[in-house]
Amino acid sequence: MSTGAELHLIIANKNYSSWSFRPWLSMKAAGIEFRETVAPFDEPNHNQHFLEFSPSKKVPVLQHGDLTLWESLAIMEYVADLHPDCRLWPADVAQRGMARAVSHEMHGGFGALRAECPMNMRRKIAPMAVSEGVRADVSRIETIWAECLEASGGPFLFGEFSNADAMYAPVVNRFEIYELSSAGHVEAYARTMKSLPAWREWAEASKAEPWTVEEEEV
Ligand SMILES: N[C@@H](CCC(=O)N[C@@H](CS)C(=O)NCC(=O)O)C(=O)O
Repeated sequence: MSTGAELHLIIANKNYSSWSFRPWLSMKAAGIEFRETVAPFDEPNHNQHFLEFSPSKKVPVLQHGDLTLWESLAIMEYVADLHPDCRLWPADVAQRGMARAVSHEMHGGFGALRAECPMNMRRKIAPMAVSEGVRADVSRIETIWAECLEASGGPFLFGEFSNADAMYAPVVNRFEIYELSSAGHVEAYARTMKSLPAWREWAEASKAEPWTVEEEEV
């Protein structure tokens, strides 16, 4: 039985780990208390040390009492279930369905954007030549954000901050650092996301990290 036990989130480098950023931001923005451990990437050894705590050898991992959970979206669903008062999904059932649809599209999709344009909180803003695949991903995400923001009235995708925003947080960084979109609604949404105290805390911590992962510096 995990109820009452401490939530412990294990993540990798804040500068690079986009999947870690999502549940971390979700919990921080909602004011949910948790302990965090940063397990830095060790690419030369294929991150073998992740196996010490992660069944999938990937981060993030959430430990809660004797329960171990992996997969960012499963972690976010679990925490939302533990804290229904935090409204990590929209209250309205149709909106909740939409928020899950766009979150799952992010979780399973946008492979070109994820592969070619890694999240990098410290990267100097500079454009990069990208493939047609990335252009298509950017265009689809611009449409998702436009439709959600128009339907909700903003400033977050479903009005108030939700897990859908946490799922797209690393994309906000990618759009900015590689100058992938100049759409007005994208810039406004990025300003909203980056003004979250939780975003600023993550960004500051990433700057203080001593590690560089060459493969991620594109
Ligand atoms: N589908 C997983 C993806 C997790 C993932 O790929 N995490 C990366 C870090 S951002 C990782 O652990 N990579 C280490 C490895 O594959 O060895 C999730 O949503 O949590």
